[in-house]
Amino acid sequence: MASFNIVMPKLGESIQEGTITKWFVKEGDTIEEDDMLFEVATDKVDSEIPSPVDGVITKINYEEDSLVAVGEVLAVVSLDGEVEETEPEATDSKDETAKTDEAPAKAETTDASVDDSRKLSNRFYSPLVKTIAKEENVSFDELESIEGSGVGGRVQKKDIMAYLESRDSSASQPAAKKESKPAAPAAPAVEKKAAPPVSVGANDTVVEMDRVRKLIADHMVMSKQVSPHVTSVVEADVTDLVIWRNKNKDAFQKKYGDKITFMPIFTEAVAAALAEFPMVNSSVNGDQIVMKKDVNVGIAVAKPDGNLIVPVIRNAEQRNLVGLTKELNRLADAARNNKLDPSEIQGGTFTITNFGSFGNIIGTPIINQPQVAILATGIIEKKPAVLETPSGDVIAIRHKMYLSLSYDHRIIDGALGGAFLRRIADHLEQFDINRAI
Ligand code: CO6
Repeated sequence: MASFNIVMPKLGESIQEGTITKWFVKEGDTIEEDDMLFEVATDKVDSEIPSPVDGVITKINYEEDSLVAVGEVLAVVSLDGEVEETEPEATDSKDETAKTDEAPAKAETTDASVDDSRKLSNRFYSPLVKTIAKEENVSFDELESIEGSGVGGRVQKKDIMAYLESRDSSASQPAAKKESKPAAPAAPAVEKKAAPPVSVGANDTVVEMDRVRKLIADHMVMSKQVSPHVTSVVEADVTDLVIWRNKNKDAFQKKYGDKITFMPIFTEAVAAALAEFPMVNSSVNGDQIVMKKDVNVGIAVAKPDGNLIVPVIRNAEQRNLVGLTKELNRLADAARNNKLDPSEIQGGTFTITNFGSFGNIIGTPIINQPQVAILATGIIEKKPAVLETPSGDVIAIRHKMYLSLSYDHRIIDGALGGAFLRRIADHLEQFDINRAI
């Protein structure tokens, strides 16, 4: 029987696993190429995965809600329609490359001891578990002793993380082992502190958080734990850009087919300031600062389900206002309709969150790790302002807004953060009211 292995796809550069949230097919189903097979969720994005082949599903190895490493065999498709009676363990299918058209992705670990252990052991360890074991100096014997909660007793990420937590808190652990630990992984696990107990009364309603909400919650806690946040605020007089936008928005839409709001103008000012202040366009990696060459600006988009996602405008500093407007509208639309590609939410080097559309004026946003700063834009409002003129001070009605910048105080001091923020405000204030569209 010619068969084809459906493997967990690689959903992005840094993604090593995904959760199968829904199967659209079951064993015995006949499928055609491009039929949707399953929905997979990662901590970045949800995707629906189509079939690359025609055939009959003969085996599904993982149930819904299973967390599966990239490259693992999720299902087997018979290409000639024959259904063979098989009783493979989930773990064995990975080695059945001889009779399949496509081999699952190879584990990329270089840890010889753990790799060798696989031959000696009846257990299979995913690439992710092996990488963690290697980074944390988990010996073969230790790994073998971990009780797995996955299919067929497979050790999952949560099992090894729980083991590490108990091992690290054990006083019997020799100190030397801890010192030899490599630098912290890029996405540190969030240590959940015990929260005070909550009493639930008869009139209260309890709502379960959905998966994305839990991920957002974890990311927020992690960000606050990783970097000490400070927030600076400036006020900007954006009268000229408001007059320009109001005057040109209809003509802009007619000419380019896209509506222009204030967001692309904010993004243009931010990208220019980031190019001038490269330290703000960086990440912290242990004791090193990684200055990013590209200016990739993430935009926080509120989704209809109440969650938030941050698609990224790549190389924002190289785009003109038309390009920024089109990309922003495209990404915001894709975000609201769950159509973002995983690559479109990766690689951001700075984030903007616009709460002005909710009528908010000032806020203290949380940094989108591993970035080091985030800008919040408040509502643009008409205000009385004192203007200095050659004939003396006058009070005039001006369009004003507050800009709030939260930044990582490990590497950005108030002087740098404040100067960077002021530069964004200067770019907005100096917007050319006669700019051609
Ligand atoms: N001032 C005045 N008017 C505004 C502003 C501000 N800051 N922002 C938007 N608007 C106007 C905008 O120009 C539109 O007006 P018209 O063009 O005249 O129709 C209108 O409000 C609606 O704009 P829209 O939101 O549709 O489009 P925009 O391009 O401005 O924003 C977006 C795109 C994707 C950012 C937005 O749709 C969105 O999702 N915003 C929510 C972002 C969010 O939830 N962030 C988290 C906030 S919580 O950060 C936070 C600190 C903590 C509390």
